[in-house]
Amino acid sequence: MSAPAAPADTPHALEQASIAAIRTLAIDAVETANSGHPGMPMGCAPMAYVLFREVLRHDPADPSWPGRDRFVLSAGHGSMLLYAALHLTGYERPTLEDLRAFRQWGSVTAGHPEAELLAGVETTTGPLGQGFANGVGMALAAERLSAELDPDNLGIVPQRVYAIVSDGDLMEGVSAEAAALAGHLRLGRLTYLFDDNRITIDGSTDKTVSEDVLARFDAYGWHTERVADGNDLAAIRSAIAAADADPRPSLIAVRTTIAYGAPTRAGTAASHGAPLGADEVEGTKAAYGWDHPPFHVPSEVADHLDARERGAQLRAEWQERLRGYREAQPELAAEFDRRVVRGELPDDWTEVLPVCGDNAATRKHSGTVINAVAPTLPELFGGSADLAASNLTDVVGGGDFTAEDRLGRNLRFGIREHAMASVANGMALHGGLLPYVASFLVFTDYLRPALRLASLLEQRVVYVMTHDSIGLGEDGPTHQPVEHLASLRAVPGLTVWRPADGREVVVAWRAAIEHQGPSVLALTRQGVPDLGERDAAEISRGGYVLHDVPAGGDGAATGAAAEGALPEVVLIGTGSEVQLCMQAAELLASEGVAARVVSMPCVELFLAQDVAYRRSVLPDGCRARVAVEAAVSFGWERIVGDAGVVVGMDRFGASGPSARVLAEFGFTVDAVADAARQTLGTAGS
Ligand SMILES: Cc1ncc(C[n+]2csc(CCOP(=O)(O)OP(=O)(O)O)c2C)c(N)n1
Ligand SMILES: [Mg+2]
Repeated sequence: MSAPAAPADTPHALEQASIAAIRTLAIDAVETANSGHPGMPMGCAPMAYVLFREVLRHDPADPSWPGRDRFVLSAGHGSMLLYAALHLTGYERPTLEDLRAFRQWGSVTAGHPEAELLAGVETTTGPLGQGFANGVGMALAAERLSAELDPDNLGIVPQRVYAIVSDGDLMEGVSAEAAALAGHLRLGRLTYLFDDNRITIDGSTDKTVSEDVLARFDAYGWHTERVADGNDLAAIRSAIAAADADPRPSLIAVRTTIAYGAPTRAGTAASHGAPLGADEVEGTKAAYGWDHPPFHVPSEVADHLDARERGAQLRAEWQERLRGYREAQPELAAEFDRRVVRGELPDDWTEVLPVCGDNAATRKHSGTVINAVAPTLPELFGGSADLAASNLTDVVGGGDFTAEDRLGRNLRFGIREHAMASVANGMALHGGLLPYVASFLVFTDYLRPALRLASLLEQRVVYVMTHDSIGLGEDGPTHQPVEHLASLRAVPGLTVWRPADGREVVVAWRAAIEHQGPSVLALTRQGVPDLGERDAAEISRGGYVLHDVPAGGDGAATGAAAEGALPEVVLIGTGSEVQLCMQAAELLASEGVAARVVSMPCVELFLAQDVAYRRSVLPDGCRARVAVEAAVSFGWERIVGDAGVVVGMDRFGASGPSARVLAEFGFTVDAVADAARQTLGTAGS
């Protein structure tokens, strides 16, 4: 590996001017926007200088080459630090114009860094703690891919993940979960710099923090270092070198001053999230010895920070290693190209999908799918938050991924749902892996911030969430999700599946694997019957006719059926309630009522179909509609319309055997048939 560029030949004044350039670009952009966070970039500029100029293996000319190190700005409010670093080291964007447009509509320099907007931003940050855990996921991915695809350690996958994390990042629980996991798994590729400025929005951290943060990280199994003065470049360099050499993950607490150099605001919370103002800016620039106009970058500074030559060399070295690797390991290299470079699934992978035609819990079918596809999709990598035996997520016989065995197939996240999901985002962002995570559906609440970011980032993460309703029974209302399906369906870009039987589980898994975004699979604990053979393409439309009024057959007595099989009433179910709809349709048929049954495993996908298809499933001419789902009714009014009825439960559940609980809350064939009769009355009137 190449050593950091020797700094000895750099005049002190040039170093200081370069750091001042980072600081003043942040100041000027925030002043121009009249909005933003100047304090953090001003305090952290020396760290950014060392990282981006000397340490990070990155190439501004090719921000996404797979062998690059990853940098995460976990304290996303300090976005101008990252934008200034990317600009000054020679990335095509952000340009100076982009920096002038900081925080403006349509700009790539958004308020917080957004990975989808700007190359060089490895993950979207802002919700504190997420970036910390994302970086752990990136290091985990690098570790796994290295073991899988580069067993001779030729340096094909990224060597390290660097991050700048703040007081807020380290106070958030998700970072503690992720740190504990990283320490336990000995993810030694992590070098995190802690902006130890002892200031948050409400003032000094004396008000809120009493623990010795580094002692806490020591206890997690991290290597820790202290840098007493955040302006001491030599100390920063040697702490990073020690961290990089240590086999454990590393945290370096760098004692900084927020808004360093500002005459009255340095060291105060006032500089966290507001422009400094003209007078303070003038005083600050004087303190830096900076007498340039706003957004000016002296040419010697631009030359000094330009990382393109160094980057090109690093990338050329990597490409050289890659050439050797391709010769030495052609099969692994083909896999590397498919998974990491092209990010594609293998051709014909769907051929290994099983047929799940038996009566069983949908969680069980999910386990069958995972195990059927696992050998063909080695990128499918994940596990559960200590519920593998309930979620049925283990790749049987695959072994565990541990500090000692990087080839183990199953990841044990521990009871750390939030970190699990955030780590999965990091793995997905890294590339080369298709992460899946698991817990009880009710505990999506414990991972929601990361799930939301997966959706914002359009990252492919599969959430295997079992025990999906009151049908789980005895564990009671703390474990019985009721509002979760509705609230998950409200997340933009998230696909929520609630399959009714094994055949729908197979389609849901396939869709989740192919979808460039997150998917939730809500699965039953209790057994459900197989609903019979049908077309997978129909299921994949999210809602389809499962059982229809026989044209000119039994339903002819109703008259409606005779006119082209238009049903009198449509019963719409999801998951374990589809069987109730089927039985209710039979009951209604015996009364001469022609009922259609629609299975709707994925409401969002159904609503995304064209209007002609949607009408073919839910005919305009039939306003009598019943939706049945053992969950809150919220949202189903979109489907059933004003004449429809929702068989749901707008309250918490209760403990008891599954069948009794379902019956007590009205999830019975009779209740569904009653609802149908009711809506027939309303719709007909
Ligand atoms: C999860 C979350 N909660 C709250 C916030 C709002 N917020 C932004 S920065 C911050 C704390 C600032 O302190 P620190 O992280 O030390 O950053 P510094 O002020 O030192 O730059 C808070 C509460 C957030 N971004 N994310
Ligand atoms: Mg702080």
